[in-house]
This record gives sequence, structure tokens and C-alpha cells, in this order.
Amino acid sequence: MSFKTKDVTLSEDRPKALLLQKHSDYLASYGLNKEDYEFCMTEYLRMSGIYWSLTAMELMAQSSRMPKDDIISFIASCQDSESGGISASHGHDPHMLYTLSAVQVLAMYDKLDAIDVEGVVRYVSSLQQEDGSFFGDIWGEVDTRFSFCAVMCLSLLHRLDAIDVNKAIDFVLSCMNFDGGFGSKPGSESHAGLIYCCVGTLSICKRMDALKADELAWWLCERQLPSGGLNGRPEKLPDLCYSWWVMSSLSMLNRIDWVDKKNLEQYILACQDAETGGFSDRPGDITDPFHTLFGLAGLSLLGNTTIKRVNPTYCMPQETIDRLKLEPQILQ
Ligand code: GRG
Ligand code: ZN
Repeated sequence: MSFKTKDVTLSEDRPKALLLQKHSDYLASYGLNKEDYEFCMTEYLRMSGIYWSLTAMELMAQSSRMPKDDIISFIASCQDSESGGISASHGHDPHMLYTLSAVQVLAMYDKLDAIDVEGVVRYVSSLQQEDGSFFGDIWGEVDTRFSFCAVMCLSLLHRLDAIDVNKAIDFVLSCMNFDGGFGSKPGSESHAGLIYCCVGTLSICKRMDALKADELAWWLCERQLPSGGLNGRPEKLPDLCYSWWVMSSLSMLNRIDWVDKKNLEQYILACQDAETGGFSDRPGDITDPFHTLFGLAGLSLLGNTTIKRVNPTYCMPQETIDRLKLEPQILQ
């Protein structure tokens, strides 16, 4: 039996240069029309949308084009005074994912005093369970994404003391698989997005020694397909966002050279839309702020110097991480 590799072919007329001005224009105008169909349909993830757009703009040194004051007051108005958690938008329930995005945005703006920080600390720590895992919100879904969000959020606030860090690490390590990768909970299949979350947690907690670095890096570099793009697990199509989930993990493992960087750069550039601006998951698809951030952040990890340095653990500008005096671990 033979297997056909699932992949895409890059066409000759694809974008081959980085279209920075187009991307800045695309993000600056995104959401200006509040009636826009796509904008309305993405209300449930608005807070993360703001984080993706602002981080992308920061990496392009274009964040002055974002409505800073409106963003800060929107975030403050999304904090629930009772639980302390932050929601994606007005009238939505607080959630770990959006609490992290809000804290990341305020950290970039150096405006953490715009919210009740102790409320956030109370919310995040209230979601830790006896086995060290974290719920995403009061409804009780457990996932290693939430462990990472909790640890990242509290580290940005310099309040990791509010949770049981050792138990949080033990839970993440209980999700390690035979291939060195990680899934969403114990026994779940390895997936590059969740590997980023688990490696990121260990990087912040300075426990990278617990990884099977060579096995994991081998699994990660096998995600590269002939097109140069990366998939998130075996037998899947390439998707630009894995240029972040995989490359940031390899970067924390100090093994970024295990992929063909030139080929990956070609794939990332091919995912740009030369007319609308922005990046999409695969060449020719519709662009969005999520893939635009991960396209730019991926190029930054590959060493593109027209983009600011991104921190592989936090997916935020290195200058913000330095200002906050955070030192996530990178394997030496
Ligand atoms: C600070 C950048 C940052 C993130 C915060 C939310 C989070 C932490 C991380 C998410 C990690 C993750 C699970 C990424 C995967 C996203 C994705 C493309 C999911 C799609 O899954 P499938 O199974 O896709 O539909 P495939 O590509 O496997 O077909
Ligand atoms: Zn994607």
C-alpha cells in the first residue's frame, strides 16, 4: 500500500517578497466597519483578535495605527468584577483564553494598572484543580492549553506564587507521549499546538530538562512537507499557523535548524494575499488576523530582520519580555 502525501503546490506567481505595508493596512482597517459580516461572526473571540492584531502591528513597528485608548477601556470593561476573569467581549462569560489575551495586550501597552490585577490572579488560581490541571472556565473543560494560559498570565503579572507550580508541571508532564510530544490531556494524541503550550509552560517554569528534547524535535521537524509548509500532526495538510506552533517549540528546544528554513520561508510568503494584505492558512485562502500574526512571527523566528524579534515562549515582542524582566528558559 502506498500513501499519498497531503500537501499543496506553490504556484510560480505566488508572492515572493514580504508585503509589510499591505499587512499593516489590512490590520489597521480590520474592524473599522462594525457591521462587517466577518467582524460580527468573530465577536466570541474578540479579545484574542485584539491580541493577534496588536502583536502583529508591534512586530511591524506599526502599533501606533491601533486605537490604544479604546482598546484599553474595552479590556477594562470586559473584566467581571465578581470572578476577576475577563471575557472575549461585552455580555460574554469570562474565560482563561481571553483573560490571557487581555493581559498580553495590557503588558505590551505597559498598562496593566487599567484592570484589577488581583482579580485576575484570583480568577486564574481558582481554576486550578487538585491534580494540577486547569479548567478553561467555570464549566470544567480541562486542556493543557489552559495550563499554559494560566502560567503565562500569572508570569506576566509576576504572580506565579498564587498557584501550585509543581503540580501544574506534573500535570503537563503526565500528558507527554511515547513520541516526546504532548496532547490536550493524559493519553491524547500529540499535536503541534499543544506541544507549544506544554513546552511553553516548561519554559516559563524553567523545567525544560524534563523534555525528551531529541525525540520531540524529531517529531516536530517531521511536520515539514515538500511544499515547505508544516502540518500539526501526521497525515494532515500544511497550515501557516504551524510555522508558529512548531517553530516556536523548536526554538525553545534550540533546534530551529532541524527544518529547511528557506523552504518554510517560501511557504509563509506564499500565504500572503497581495491584494487584500494579510496571511492565510494556505496559499490562495482568505486572510485573517490570526494567520497574519503567525506568518510574521514565524518569519521573525526564521531571522527576518525587517520584523522585530518575537519571544518564542510568549509570542510577544522580545522588547516587552525584556522590559518585564522575564527570562523564559531556552535549552542550551
Ligand atoms: C499566546 C500564541 C498564544 C497562544 C495561547 C490558545 C493557545 C495558547 C494555544 C493554542 C494551541 C493550539 C491548540 C493550536 C492549534 C490550532 C489549530 C490550527 C487547531 C486546528 O485543529 P485541527 O485538528 O487542525 O482542526 P489540523 O491542522 O490538525 O487539521
Ligand atoms: Zn491555521
